[in-house]
Parts: sequence; structure tokens; C-alpha cells
Amino acid sequence: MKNSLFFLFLSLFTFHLSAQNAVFENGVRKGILKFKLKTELIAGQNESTSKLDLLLQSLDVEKREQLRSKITKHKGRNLKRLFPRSTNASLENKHKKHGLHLWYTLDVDESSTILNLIEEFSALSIFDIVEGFYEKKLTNDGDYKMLTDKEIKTFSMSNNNYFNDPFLGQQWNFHNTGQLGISPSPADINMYAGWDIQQNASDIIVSIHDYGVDVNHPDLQNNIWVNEAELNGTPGVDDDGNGYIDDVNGWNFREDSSGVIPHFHATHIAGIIGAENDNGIGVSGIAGGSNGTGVKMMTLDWLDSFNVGMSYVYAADNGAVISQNSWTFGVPDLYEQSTIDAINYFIIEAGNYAGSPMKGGLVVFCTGNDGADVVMWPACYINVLAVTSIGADSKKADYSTYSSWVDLSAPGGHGIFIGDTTAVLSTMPNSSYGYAGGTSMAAPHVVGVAALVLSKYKHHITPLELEFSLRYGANNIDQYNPGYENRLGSGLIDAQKALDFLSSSNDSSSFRKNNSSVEDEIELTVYPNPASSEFKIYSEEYLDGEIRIYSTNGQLVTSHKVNSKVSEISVSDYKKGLYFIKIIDKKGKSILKKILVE
Ligand SMILES: [Ca+2]
Ligand SMILES: [Ca+2]
Ligand SMILES: [Ca+2]
Repeated sequence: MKNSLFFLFLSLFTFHLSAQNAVFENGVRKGILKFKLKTELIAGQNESTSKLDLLLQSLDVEKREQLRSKITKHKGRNLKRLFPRSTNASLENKHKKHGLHLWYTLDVDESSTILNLIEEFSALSIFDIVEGFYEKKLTNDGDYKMLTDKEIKTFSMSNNNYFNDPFLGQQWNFHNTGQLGISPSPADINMYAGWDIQQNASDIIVSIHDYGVDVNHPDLQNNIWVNEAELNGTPGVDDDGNGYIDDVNGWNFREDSSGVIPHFHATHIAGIIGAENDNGIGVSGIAGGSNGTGVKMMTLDWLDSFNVGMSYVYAADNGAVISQNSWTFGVPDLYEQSTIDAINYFIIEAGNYAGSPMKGGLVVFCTGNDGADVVMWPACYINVLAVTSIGADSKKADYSTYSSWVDLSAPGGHGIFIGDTTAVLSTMPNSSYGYAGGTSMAAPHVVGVAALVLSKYKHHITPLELEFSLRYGANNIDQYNPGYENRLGSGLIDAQKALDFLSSSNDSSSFRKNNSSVEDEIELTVYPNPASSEFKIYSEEYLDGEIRIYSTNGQLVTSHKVNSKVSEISVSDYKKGLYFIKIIDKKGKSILKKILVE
């Protein structure tokens, strides 16, 4: 009971913060606009001149007067960079390479309708993009149930689990023996067989973009990312020179401070990915390892902040290679290009350091709990993995957002709105445990398995190959979900098959030759993409080898011999959807590409 009151207090507190900071109208925040400039505005850093004046000075007379009158009309003021200048010169240069320095925010009249302003400012043809701040929401906003003392006592008596964690027997999502008495088909991610293959993930950093993870939870504390320079450094000093002072475990972007505030949503997600295994307490986690071999989780507390994009930039700049996201924009079809730009930064720049497990990053999103076939951003973005939720019976949960753009299904439970025991059991703040459900809980299953796969194949796998391995062997659940065919992604993720993907024991053995390096990738272009009747593969060098086309769950659809610079592949009789193309030459070089057939 004490715990419940604590959480009630926490959620009231965070709600208050969000209410205080922002007023939204139709999913768009009042009082602020974002611009992307066409070129760099401020060459010199003359701080005595306001950025607004610099912007005006940079325009010709006619444009200047047009913009000035708009700014006056809408009380525009306080122009500043959306992605603040990094105090670290090499990071700042990297950010510039991706155009992040071109994004600015402008405060405007609180009473103006932002959508009208976007139209007015866009019409000036001064900016590359004009957009607002769209509302973002957690996909489980507070439905959870704490374990009761009686449950803790009963579960603790079970000692027949894969690990000695007392609650593992209740984690049907990992290993479903029909604990919940649910038929027809007990669903799980085949984790016990997966753990037979791989348990260690200590060299993988996962970033959790959410509220705060309870970094002191006894079942999580050994698997929290630690910035050693700050841990052993001087308080109040940016010891590693990354632009953030005392960022020991991550950053609180809401308050721009190093102190993250533990929240049920982020803490529950962290437990699914990486609660410590075989430590004799609580739950098990997919990539939790034991005795310090678990995944390293970075906590990025940003929800309600206007600066979501910075969390991706921070994650990529500080070592994360897999990004966990259980949030969506507030309204279907809406998205911010600035946020997508930041996600792209992570996809390209993550792992760009000596000894990193993978060059580039994998970004995983939940699909949302709208219970409909709608377009939810950022999950629907083709360069991220979108995960929807099923219950312990392999059926799509009622709340799950489903669509042709979904990539995978994973357990999230049926119990979101009643917070009951059919949901997922994991860690909660204040050293406790509880049930929560939703697509929020499905996405971290994919992240956890991804961390294990990446740890097994580090240095020998690209982000796209990692994605393909996760889809590989996903179990088709159409038979349990009539009416939702092709709208639950590749199917239910299977940890064992994902981990087996690159091993020599199956057909994919030549997918990447043992020990071949990702530097051996063939350079080529696949176009047009999306394709309707055919696509072409163009290579700078003469290509002598094989083209294989796979379905999204890893089944070989067809293969072609290739012996030229340009190859043309007809797809007119293909079903619409996503395919993977593997091109392998006779020297053992290869590359994986994704193509959408429309
Ligand atoms: Ca620092
Ligand atoms: Ca410090
Ligand atoms: Ca444990």
C-alpha cells in the first residue's frame, strides 16, 4: 500500500510538470514554432547581436520586411537552436554534418493557432521546414498493478525455474507453460531456448527514451550504464567533456539535469530488457546476464520535454547502439521532421567509435495502444522497427495498434486497462515489482533479444542484418488472429531463432560468411524503392554472384544468378510489402538491402 501511494504521488507530480509546461491544441503545442533554415544562419558568434536580428540581416530587403511583419504580428521572440551547440567541438561538427544546427525554435503568441502560423511562415519561402511541437504520449499512461504480499510469498516458493529468480515462473512472456490457463496457443518469445544460446550482453548499451529508470533498483542496478569518467570524476565538472555535467547514468532532458526521476513506465521496461538474472531476487530480464554480464541500460528522461531529439543525439554520442521507445505522437498521421532527423542521426551515427559492437544503430518503437489500423509516428517510419502487442494466447491485444507498417509482434498482455496478472510482470520503482501491459511492454522484448543477438555477432553485423535476424523465424500468428493478416508484422519474435540466424546450422549460413567483416560490404544501389513492377541493382564494379530475396520473416522467396553491373528483377507477381535483398559475390563480399513492393 505504501508503494501504491508513492506511485500515485509520482504520477501526480509528473502530470503536474507536463501541465505546467505546455498547452496543446489538437495535438500541437501553443506558443512555439520550429524552423529548419536553408543554410547556416550564424557564422560568427557575436553574442551581442540577437539571433533574430542575425536572421533578419541574412535576408534581402523584401524577405526581411515580410518576415519582420510576420514576427511582429505573432509576437515572435527568443530565437534559439533546437539542438543546443555542443561544448565539445568534435561532437558539434558531427551534429552539423547532419544539419541539426539548422533547426531553431521561436516563441510566438500563446493565443495563435500554430497550424495557421506554420502555413504563414512556410509561405515566405525562407525556411526549409516550418513545424510545431506535436504532443507525445506514453503508450501506457498509468495502468499497472503492484505485486501483493501474498503473491510475493506464493511466487517465492517456486524454485524450479531456469534461473533462481523467484518470479521467473510467472513470466509467461519468456516461457509460457500455460501459467495463466490460457488457450488455444500459449505464446512466449522462446526465451529459455534463447538463453541456452546466449545470455551475455555486457558489451551492448541500450538507451531507454522515456521517463526515468530507477537506477537503484536491486534487480537493475548492476545493469545500468555507467559513465565511468563522471562516476570517478568531480561533481559539478563535465569530466568526460561530452557537454553534460555529472551524467553518470544518462540525462534528465525535462529538467536539464543529471538526476533522473524513477517512473513506473521506464522502470518496468528496463526490467523486461535487463533485470539481472540468477541473482536470487525478483524477475529475470532478457539480456540481464548474471554476475555483471548484463546489458547496459542508459536512462534518458525526456517525456514532456520539447527536446526529445536531443535524447537520440545524446544516446548516439555516448555509446548506445539500440534505442528503446514506448511512446507515440499524440494524434495519428502527425510527426515532427526534427524528431525524425534526430532518430536518423542515431541510426547513422550510433556505434561510431573504436571497438563498438556495431556501426550504426537500431531503433525500436511500440506501435501504440489506439486499437485501430492507423498511422502512428514514429513507429511507422520505415527505418525503425515497430512492435505490436499480443496476449498469452497469441491473440492481438484489443488495444494494439495494428497495420501493414508493423514489423513484429511481442508479448504485452491483454491486461492493460485492468492491470491484472495477464499483463507482464517486471520491475517497479522503490525496489518493487508489478504488472503492466500494452505495446509499451512489447517493444522492450524486441530490444532485449536484439541486445543478445548483437552481443553474439558484434563486429560482424549491420543494423539491417540485426533487424533481419529479429524477424527471422518469427512465428506466424495469423491463424489466431483472423482479420489481422499481414498487419501484425513478421509475427511473434522468437529469441532462439533470432540468435540462430547467423549460425552455421541453417540455410542462412552463407548470409554472412564466418568472420567476414561488415567492411566487406559491396557498394551498390537498389532503385526504384518502393518498386511496383521491377527494381534494378546497380553496382560500380562488375558483380559476379547471387541475388537472394527474402520475405520479412526470413524465408527465401527467390534467388537469381548475377553477372553484370546492372540487374533488373521483376516483382510484378510479388505480394505487396517489404522484402530483404541479399547480394553476395563470389569473393564472399555481401550486402543486405530492404525494398518495399507497392
Ligand atoms: Ca559529462
Ligand atoms: Ca562530474
Ligand atoms: Ca533477478
